[in-house]
Amino acid sequence: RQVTSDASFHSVSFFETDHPKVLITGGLGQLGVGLAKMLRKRFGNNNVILSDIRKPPSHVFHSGPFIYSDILDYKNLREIVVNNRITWLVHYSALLSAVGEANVALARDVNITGLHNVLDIAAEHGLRLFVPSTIGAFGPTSPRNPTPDLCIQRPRTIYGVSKVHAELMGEYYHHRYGLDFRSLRYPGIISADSQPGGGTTDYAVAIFHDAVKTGKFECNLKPDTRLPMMYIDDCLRATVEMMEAPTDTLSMRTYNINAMSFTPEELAQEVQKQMPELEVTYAIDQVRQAIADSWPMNFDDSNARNDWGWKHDYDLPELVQTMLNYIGADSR
Ligand code: AKB
Repeated sequence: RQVTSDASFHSVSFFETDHPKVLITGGLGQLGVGLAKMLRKRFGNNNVILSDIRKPPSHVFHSGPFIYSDILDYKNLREIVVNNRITWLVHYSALLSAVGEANVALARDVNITGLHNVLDIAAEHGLRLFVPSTIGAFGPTSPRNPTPDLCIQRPRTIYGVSKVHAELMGEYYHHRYGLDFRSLRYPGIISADSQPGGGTTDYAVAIFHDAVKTGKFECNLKPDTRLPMMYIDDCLRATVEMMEAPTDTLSMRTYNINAMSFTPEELAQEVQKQMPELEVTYAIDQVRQAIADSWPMNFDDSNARNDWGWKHDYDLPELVQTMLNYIGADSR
């Protein structure tokens, strides 16, 4: 496959409506449904298409357009983009850090080959492309406290390697072909009504569900493991803000974003302020612990704050209150 010349990228803008037409890949993961909801409010229900290779639950299917799309099938993806006149692509398909280590070949296919398909289609059809990166794009030789945007990136997971590759390829396509590539390095994302799958930061979601359901939580990271974290509403708002940021405000194409940093012990103590009966024990998962020990402890997101005005709303106390209200109300 060849990427066509620069001039053709911009020809589609002629036919564009006021609103972007958005496709979200990997839409049934932790973030897709929430992002679709936010974008549909803004741009209209029919202008945001969720896609995945899995069958959607009925509330998702009935809430707006959903389509089957396999990012490893180049022709299928291209057909969807052409037939629906997509102008923005949010590429959420990926295997996360811990599950990637358990299945390196699949992670390489999804996270690297899939990305190549998306990059080529986005470049060919003049799309604005968002690909999330992560704190996992840093490694043991990166400065960890805090970690700035530009520093050594030598991750030791296939997930991290694939995300550094995505950052570099996106930026390369931007400079080489004019692709409007945008990326944010997400910290661990905490959400109530959607589950993460196979990440290192998943404990920070699981604690709330287990606390409400059983009053007990077994944590798979050591009590003093500090990692950057963010509530999902902040993450989705940051994504929309980054996608809408005027080009001239972006001094870079990949930004760190952050809200807070905490350890399992600090999170447990904050939850125990509301639920003093919660019992927390520790059974360390060596794979996840080694990954967490190589990741940033604090994330420097000052460039995002200065360039396009990033500002988080949720710190630890608000996060805990919101999660417990949500999950507690749901379980009643
Ligand atoms: C993971 O833990 O793998 C993800 C991430 C921080 O990118 N949640």
